[in-house]
Amino acid sequence: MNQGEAVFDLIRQEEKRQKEELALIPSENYCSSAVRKALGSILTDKYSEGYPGKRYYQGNRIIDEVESLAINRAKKVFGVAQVNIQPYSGSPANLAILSAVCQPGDRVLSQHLSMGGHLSMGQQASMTSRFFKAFYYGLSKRGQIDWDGLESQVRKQRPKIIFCGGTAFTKVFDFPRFGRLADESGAFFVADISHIAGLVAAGVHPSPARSAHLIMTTTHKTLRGPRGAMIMVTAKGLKKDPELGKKINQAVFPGLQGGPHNNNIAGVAVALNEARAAGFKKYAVQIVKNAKALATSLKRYRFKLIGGGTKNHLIWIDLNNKKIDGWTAAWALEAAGIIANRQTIPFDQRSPYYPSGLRLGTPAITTRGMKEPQMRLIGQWINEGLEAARKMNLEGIGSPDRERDQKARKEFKQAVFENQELRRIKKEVKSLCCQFPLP
Ligand code: DSN
Repeated sequence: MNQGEAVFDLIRQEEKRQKEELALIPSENYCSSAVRKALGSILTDKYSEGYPGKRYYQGNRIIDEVESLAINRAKKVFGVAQVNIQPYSGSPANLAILSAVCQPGDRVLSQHLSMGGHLSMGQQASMTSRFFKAFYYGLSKRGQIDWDGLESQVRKQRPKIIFCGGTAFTKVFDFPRFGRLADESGAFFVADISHIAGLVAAGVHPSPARSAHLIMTTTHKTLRGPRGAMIMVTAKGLKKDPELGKKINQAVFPGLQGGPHNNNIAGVAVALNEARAAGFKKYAVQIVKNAKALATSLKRYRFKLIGGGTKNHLIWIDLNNKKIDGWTAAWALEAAGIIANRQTIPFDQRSPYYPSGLRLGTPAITTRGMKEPQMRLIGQWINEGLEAARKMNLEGIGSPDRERDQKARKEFKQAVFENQELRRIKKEVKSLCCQFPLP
């Protein structure tokens, strides 16, 4: 093949894969063709360190307008006082927040990684834990925030920041309670709404704008924009510290980043406009309806759901009663054309790489137009797929003898794509997907 074509050939292959498979990863979505047009635009070529009206390079008259448009739209959608739209993604945005609010060594409190928290909020494997002293709270067995644990950590550690949010949570966040706790202890309350931003924008999940001092969100999950993130400063945040907006801006640039990705910012501006349109609310309502329908379907097949079900876009499965681990289940589902992701569960006895759970979400399949009848079918396929996997040779998987475990996993991964039952499901998945085109 012509080397110049190699990348485009791979893009075509990935497009085909996306068309024919079910994307059930809760943090994934399909942005609109208008967003993709902005992303692929000539704006990518411009350097513009600084902020609108105060740049370090010439030629930014139009870029200033693009960035201001994105900021103003974000302010309206989320009801906040100030917005920094430049963070490259969620992890650098959380680092910017930490460096704006804290000094090295300051204490912060966040949801533990193994209980659905996110690396970037001080978890041990993250660089953030080298500079800040992180403490954690967890979830109860029912999937709710462990408020007793959280409150006792706040009293004991007096953290500078209380974070809420992460990668797995199936309930409605009680933002006012987080806010009160922060107020009582003098902490900043930072709400990371990356997963639920689209639901918040549509009014399907309560907004943290009146409770939090800072809100961080990525832009590519339920919000359905391009990859990126924004940091929002609320009126409450400015009341606590009138310099907070300035500190955030300085932390992003020049503190951590160089030139903003202007094509991304333009894509975010387009997505924010789409989020204000009437159809977006319908979309967000359907995400939750679909997640509930999928949860109901799974429960019919005796899947154990953390929290007993879902109140948002995300379903969190404890696979222990199914006698299969998250790694094995996720590969079996991939062979069936169902893309899910493995996930630790609260009080997991297994490791994060080979955890006991699976995480599913409905944002992407809802964008394709799928509704409750399709959710029932997907639940059935997931059950059939895992039944088929359990009938395969799983001996050695999970063995304490690492060599034996790795050999068994390697053999499983080779065999799983040849399994006839999984191939049958994959064919049916493809035929369903063809009826629901990508945007
Ligand atoms: N990778 C994202 C998620 O799946 O939740 C968070 O960074």
